Amino acid sequence: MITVAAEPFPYPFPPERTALVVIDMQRDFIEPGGFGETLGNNVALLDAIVPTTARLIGLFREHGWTVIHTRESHSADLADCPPAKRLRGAPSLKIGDVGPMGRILVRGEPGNDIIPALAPIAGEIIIDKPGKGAFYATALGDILRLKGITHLIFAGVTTEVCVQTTMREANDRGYECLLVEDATESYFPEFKAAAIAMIRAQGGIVGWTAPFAALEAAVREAK
Ligand code: TIU
Repeated sequence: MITVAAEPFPYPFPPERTALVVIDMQRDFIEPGGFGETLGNNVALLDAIVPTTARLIGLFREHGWTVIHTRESHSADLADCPPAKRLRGAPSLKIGDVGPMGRILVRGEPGNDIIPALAPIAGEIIIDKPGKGAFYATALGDILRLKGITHLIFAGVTTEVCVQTTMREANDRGYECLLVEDATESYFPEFKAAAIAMIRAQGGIVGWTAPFAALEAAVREAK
């Protein structure tokens, strides 16, 4: 067991039964011209976590621990995109429309790729998910069960939407979850802060949170 100095109390995890889940670090959310910007967001805010997220992925790769990447995406025919999701609000481009990085939030389009700085390598798992949560309508639960995973460490965007939704889905399924505070970001700094506070309130009602430095120090000390 490795124990991280976390909130609301120390987080012990068995690395061989732990997966890092990097949520939706895609061009569609982080670069101009993608889904995030069509919703009216300032996407520049999200870039700040890329170096820390790269170090977090690097730490898992260095030890040969499980790394999972997710992508929010829809099939080209949009059969898995509820009209309610496509039509709600007044996006400048709707899901499936052609933007500067190809069709918005459609699988296989350039904008739907994970950003080059965090690109998956051979052997890492990629989950394409039509919803905000990574368990809904995906094989993630089966994959984790087959690998004997009990603990999940989370990073990615956005904190209060896809990251928090997935962490809540995981918590309800019995996983012990830690969110890495400086490897997650929101278009709304106040929502990030609130999501982190919610997750660890009430004795860790959804899970734990800790900065990357605390996780890294715990891993180094355990050697
Ligand atoms: N809009 C927003 O904050 N997020 C999403 O639509 N998806 C994810 O969080 N990945």
